Amino acid sequence: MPKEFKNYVNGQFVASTKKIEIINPVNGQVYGVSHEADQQIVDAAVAAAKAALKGEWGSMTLARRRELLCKLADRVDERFDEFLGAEVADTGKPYSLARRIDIPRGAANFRVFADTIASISTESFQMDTPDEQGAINYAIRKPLGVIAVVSPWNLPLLLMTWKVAPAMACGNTIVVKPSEETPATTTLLAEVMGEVGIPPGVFNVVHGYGPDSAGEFLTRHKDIDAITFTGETTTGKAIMRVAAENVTPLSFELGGKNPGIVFADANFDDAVDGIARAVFTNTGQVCLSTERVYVERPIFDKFVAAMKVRAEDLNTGFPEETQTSLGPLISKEHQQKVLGYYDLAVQEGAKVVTGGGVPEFGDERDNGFYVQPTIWTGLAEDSRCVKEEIFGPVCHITPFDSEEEVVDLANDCVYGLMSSTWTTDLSKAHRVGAALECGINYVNCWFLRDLRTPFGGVKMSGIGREGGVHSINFYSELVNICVKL
Ligand code: NAD
Ligand code: 6OD
Repeated sequence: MPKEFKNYVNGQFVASTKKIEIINPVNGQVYGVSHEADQQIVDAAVAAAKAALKGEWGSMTLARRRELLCKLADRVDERFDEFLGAEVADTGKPYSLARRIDIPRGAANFRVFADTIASISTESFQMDTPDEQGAINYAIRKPLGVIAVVSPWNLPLLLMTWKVAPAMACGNTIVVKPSEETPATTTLLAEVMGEVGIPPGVFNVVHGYGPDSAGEFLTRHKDIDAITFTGETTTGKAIMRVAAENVTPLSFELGGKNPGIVFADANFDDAVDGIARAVFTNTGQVCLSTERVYVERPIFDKFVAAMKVRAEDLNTGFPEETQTSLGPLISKEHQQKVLGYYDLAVQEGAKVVTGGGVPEFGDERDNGFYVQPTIWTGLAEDSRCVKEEIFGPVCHITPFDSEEEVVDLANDCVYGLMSSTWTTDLSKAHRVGAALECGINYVNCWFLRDLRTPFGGVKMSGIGREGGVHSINFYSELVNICVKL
């Protein structure tokens, strides 16, 4: 019996006639179905969310709302193993990774934003008036209304709750459209919402694809007050066009082609370790993944050799095996896309240091969506494999000779989400960090996330910032009250 993932509307699970097969990326087998929301189901979800703004949720005290957010976090923790199993079933990622990052972060998002909303102030100005009596201006914070959350498949629970938690903290109601590839943890979270007593209509889920399906029906809806989206830049452009119709506010976290820069004075082992994690974690399917590595010439050969060893040491086991460090890609389609780049790199003149193909297992994984971890050198900087986001376990390594040169190389890109710089020269680290055109610049680390800090990209990697107070600012409307004295 396949698992079923239904829509969640006004506190009830809702079936539909159209089904989407959900595939286990480890073996390519269908293990579940989601119920694709049609226009009526999306309309009902948005109507329920709109109505809930006026009900118990709308008049709830901040203290009670915060209490509910903490209960959500506690309940995710209590059902940790179910969330873990659900995330691994959809994505094929190693249990060890989801146990360390995806599920704990999913719970933490609710706690962090329950705290953030309690500690935030608004501005106030006293002003002079012609009658010299003066006036006081102060801002109040109101919810925006109904928020559409459109989320991707790479870190499904983490990236969805990263938006849902602050939106709820601000008193909004929500309709989530998770990726069609990964409906499981969002559906499980809907159960948890009911269990802890979130009023019906506050959190709704619609399943389906993007264009001409639930994603488009939702983002086009006239009663949506804001859209928060994480996914590909091309999808962001499509959503932006649709959102223009209703002038709907947007927050976008989009694609990237993130550089990692290693200076010759770096702690060599730390740099290899950090760059290898940045390239291969989650099979390269993290927005912060590094696909362009720049290494100062004196240590270039040694660095490439060390990265080859790291790639070849990765263990492509089953998700439940403790030594597994590399999972499959999310889908057959994505596997074909990544393999297309593996072929293209050779045509473009790459030297394949390691990988470049599909591993052979002799078991059910041969029907899964695995690719070999891959390293290239020798490509021109303007080749497609160095310019385009691949979103797989692959990087190209280029030598450089000076700080100025590497900053120019790193910035010569349409994207600007993240960079990492590896050096023991702190002045250089500060200079390079400030010169790079990215929203997040790591120095001697990677994917260290303090959830209070601004997160987002420049150029085609996004619009706006989320995280801490920045999320609260997006998910709330500041209204100025001017009182004449
Ligand atoms: P995607 O853009 O294909 O899909 C994301 C979501 O958008 C899915 O739920 C999808 O169904 C929906 N969607 C697709 N077309 C739509 C449309 N026309 N209207 C409304 N909704 C639509 O992205 P993906 O393949 O799920 O995720 C991988 C991409 O996400 C990569 O490009 C990666 O860089 C990016 N990403 C960025 C960040 C970040 O923080 N910047 C984080 C994670 C992933
Ligand atoms: O850690 C986070 O909060 C975060 N937003 C991570 C994003 C990862 C992108 O795939």
